[in-house]
Amino acid sequence: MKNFLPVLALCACFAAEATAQSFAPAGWADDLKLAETADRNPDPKIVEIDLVAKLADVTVDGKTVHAWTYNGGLPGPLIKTRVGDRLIVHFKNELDEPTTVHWHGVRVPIEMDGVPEISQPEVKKGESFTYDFVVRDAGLYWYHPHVMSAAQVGFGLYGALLVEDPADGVGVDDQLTLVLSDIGFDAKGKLEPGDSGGSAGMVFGREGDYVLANGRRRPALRARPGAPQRWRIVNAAKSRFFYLDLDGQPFTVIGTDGGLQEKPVTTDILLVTPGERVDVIVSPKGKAGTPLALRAMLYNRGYGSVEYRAVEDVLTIEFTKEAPITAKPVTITRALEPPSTEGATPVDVVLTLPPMKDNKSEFQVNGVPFWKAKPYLAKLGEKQLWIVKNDSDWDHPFHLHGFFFQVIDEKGRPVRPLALKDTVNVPMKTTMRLLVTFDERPGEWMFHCHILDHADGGLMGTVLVGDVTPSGHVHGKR
Ligand SMILES: [Cu+2]
Repeated sequence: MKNFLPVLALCACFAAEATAQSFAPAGWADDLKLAETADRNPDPKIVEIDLVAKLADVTVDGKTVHAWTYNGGLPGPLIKTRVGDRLIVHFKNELDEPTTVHWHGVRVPIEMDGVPEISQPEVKKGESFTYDFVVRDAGLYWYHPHVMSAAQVGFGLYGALLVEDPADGVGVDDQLTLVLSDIGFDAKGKLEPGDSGGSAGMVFGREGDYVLANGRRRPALRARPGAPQRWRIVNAAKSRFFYLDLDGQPFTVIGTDGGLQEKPVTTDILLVTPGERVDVIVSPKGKAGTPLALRAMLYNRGYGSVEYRAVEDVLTIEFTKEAPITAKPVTITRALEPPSTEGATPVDVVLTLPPMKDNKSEFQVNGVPFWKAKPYLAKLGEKQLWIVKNDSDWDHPFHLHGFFFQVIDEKGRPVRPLALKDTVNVPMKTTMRLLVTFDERPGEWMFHCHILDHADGGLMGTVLVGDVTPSGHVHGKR
């Protein structure tokens, strides 16, 4: 099988830091520990695990919540692999409702993409399905259902998939995977229904009242002042944007959805929209006895929506009494060849929200909601420039299944630093240009807004890559 590389030629040339060293105190991240899966395959190149979707009582902020879970925990277990490994997941559905597992960002074959009626049958109550694919690209990915997505993700079905490259040369030993999300439930621990607020709830995008980091409310990390930590963050919330602030202290972004980026960028506020991942180095400074909060700040993603929200503490950092460390500047780089739009087929994608009709709202792509849409078309190996124009008054984190793209500016130049993305926020009333090369994997691939309420509200579509028959996806909710 020919192995087209995505978008451009990649070169795994990393400027390695000489040595890694742990500075964190023992048990520094115990409060944020994610469950892991037991690998039952002795082959070092194969990770073979069991994953069960089931109802389970979990504890959130001291309250018992009747959640939908993978393997009984919130979030689901962290699946750890190395780049190039084969991942085999024996999935069983013990929920009363049908579900699937979608591997967000992973370049899987279409049969493993987890979209019912398009790439696989729904996994009904009591049924099983085996996911089996090679993880080609290092980075942080995540998994979640693609059936009634907003409801099922909101109820607790999500987890992280970490694809490590032991030779990435980042050189920071103290590492943490952070799954950010939220959940809504009542005083009895009953989940907030997926359709709360009706059509307006869909348009606003439903957010749970409890902001979670690795399933916990305001967990605590411990750190030696100034010591570097590597955080790999995924926003697994169905609608909430995480606009992160560490009391103005810098985040050094070294990577995003598809692994490391061209070079580090330092920012003192970090936007992570639903579905996106970031790989950052932080070196929090502070004193013992004065914890530092990682806060989710207000972000207007539409309709002045900040008015209905509050600043939230995501986690706190408690400092040891040790002498502060001065962290070395982060120099990690990745050689990515700047992509060219030459020869790319332009594709218009216009996102709108027409006025309500019969008391109902629906989002549209090129004038139609998902259930009336015809697939886009692409040839194997074809390069396309998707011009995504957001004509609505809401931001939309735009996600393409199965392929990375690169963001291009209005003059046709790649946005620097170069980075491989599968989800990018298209702010209200703006246009983003996304350059994608469809590789050798044929299939009908989804694209949609990752505010999952918006996706369910019509903001989805598919692209037929290669000579394949469309599914005739007229059945609604994914
Ligand atoms: Cu949206």
